[in-house]
Amino acid sequence: MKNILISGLVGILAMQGIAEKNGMDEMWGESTIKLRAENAKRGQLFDEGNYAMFIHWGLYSQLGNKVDGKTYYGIGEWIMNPRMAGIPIDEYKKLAGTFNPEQFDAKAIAKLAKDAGMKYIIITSKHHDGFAMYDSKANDFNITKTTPWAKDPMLDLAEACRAEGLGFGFYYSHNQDWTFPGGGNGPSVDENGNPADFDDYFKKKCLPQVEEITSNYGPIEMVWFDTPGKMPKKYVQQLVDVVRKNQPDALISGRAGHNLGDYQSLGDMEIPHENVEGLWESVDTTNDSWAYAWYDNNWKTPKEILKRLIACVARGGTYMLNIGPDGSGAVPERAARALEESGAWIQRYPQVVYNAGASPWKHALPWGDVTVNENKLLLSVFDWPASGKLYLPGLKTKINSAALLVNGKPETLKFDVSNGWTIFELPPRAPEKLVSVIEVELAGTPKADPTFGLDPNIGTEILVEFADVEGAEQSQKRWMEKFGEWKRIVQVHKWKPDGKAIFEVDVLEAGDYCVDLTYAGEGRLVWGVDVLGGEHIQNEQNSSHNYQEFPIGWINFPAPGKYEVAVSCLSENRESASLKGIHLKPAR
Ligand code: JFZ
Repeated sequence: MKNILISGLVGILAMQGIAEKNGMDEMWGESTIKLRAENAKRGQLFDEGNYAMFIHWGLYSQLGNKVDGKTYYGIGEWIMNPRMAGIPIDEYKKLAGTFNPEQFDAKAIAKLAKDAGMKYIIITSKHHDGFAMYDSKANDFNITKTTPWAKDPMLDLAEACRAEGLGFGFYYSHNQDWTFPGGGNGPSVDENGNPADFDDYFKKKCLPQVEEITSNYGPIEMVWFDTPGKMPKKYVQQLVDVVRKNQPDALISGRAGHNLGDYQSLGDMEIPHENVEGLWESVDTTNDSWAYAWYDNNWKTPKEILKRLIACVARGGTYMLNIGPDGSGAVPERAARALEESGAWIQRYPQVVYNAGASPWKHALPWGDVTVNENKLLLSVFDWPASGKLYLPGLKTKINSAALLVNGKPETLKFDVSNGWTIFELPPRAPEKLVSVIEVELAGTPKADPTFGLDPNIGTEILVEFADVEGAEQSQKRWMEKFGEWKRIVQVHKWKPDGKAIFEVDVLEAGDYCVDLTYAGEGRLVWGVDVLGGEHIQNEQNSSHNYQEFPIGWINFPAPGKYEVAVSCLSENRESASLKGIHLKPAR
């Protein structure tokens, strides 16, 4: 990530990082040990560590999405909201009376994060429900005043993080407060029926609580503000000032609002497909909900976790992955195991993640992804080729040597260069069960042509966000899968009769390729696909409101080289047609 820093301050920090690294031996293990909270400069764990633990934990965790015997599907921390169970404030507050998380083990959670390869932990100090999960003097609706447990788990967790060499920080819902009069989406009158406005909430609760979380838990890594909504700038500025005063080394999340944060927070559960410049973060969760939900066993496997983490680093960002302990304080077993297993992989290949920067291809490759560390390319191979050949298109920098890492030891790989493609010879079996890694040492700064190469083994899928569009509209489409579970794609829609989405491809092996299109729509649709200056094919296929892949036919690329492929929606219900991507596979 250090090669794309925009902020001057963090740029200087990154340079210090390089200076430190030059002074020590080549051991990656050493460099990981160096990246510890007590030595870290402002933003260093974020910028170089690239991986953090997020924790959503609160009164809502006790319900686990079941209220009066009924299960509500969606993000658990929103359970009291009218769009979920709609629990009245007085009823919700009663949950504190039974909150007794005897299983909460701060040391075990810090150890889990450490074993997972994460560099710091961010936990909900107060979510939208307004309940403080720490000992708040500013407001009594908190864990020490109202629960039988009556302890402050944040003191233990802050301490446990420090003992593990991890950073620690708080999520704080600064705008939304659903239980305090005047809070965002909260009651508009106080207990006596007098009107309350945002200013009341801000002065009486929000500002003093942010003062508390930035004063009482030692040095913290970050304050993760969220959902600023229409909160006026003057309030956000006051919070930022408090964080700066009390925690000059803490980062402030992009969701503070009004661009007053230190970095960009992308949409939830979103990993960008194309490199993003600057400092940014993706937040994601080990299953579907942030907070514990009893039914939610849709866990990401260790391999999926690694794919998403590596994709984030390869796009130039940092990844924060959430767990939702239940009402007893226990971390769901399957989440913990998946984190440990992916973490054990990261301990074997720390150079893929820590201090690693973005891929010069600017997008994922068909078989995996690429991160950069100093003069090395790290090829993370998610799908091991059965052909014994791995194809890397468009590398512009000379290779000094290439090695496959087998049990931590580099084994030299043979490779050939043809038409600008590098072709590595691989053993038939992947050395790693999860993700195998090839280290490619380059003679200079990594440069690559980002044109999508058609992989001779498995072909290549290209999303429309990489297409040039004429006579149609390219726009983002966003929807909720379950409540609060945001999904987004880029689509090409509103097709005019001559509308086209044009994809540039680089062909190594001439011949026929099967064309599949992924789209949504109504009824049957007729699609045309053209190799510009070459063959035209067209076909009719069905459609559905969900995006699905449909085969269109075979198309020929007569010789190796670059081509433009144009997709158009020719007839039937063109208004409904929404194209997501094209998939070109060798017809063998
Ligand atoms: C927010 C919260 O409302 C939610 O409960 C959770 O804490 C999550 C991490 O953050 O939800 C959001 C905020 C921003 C987007 C989506 C959900 N977004 O920008 O797409």
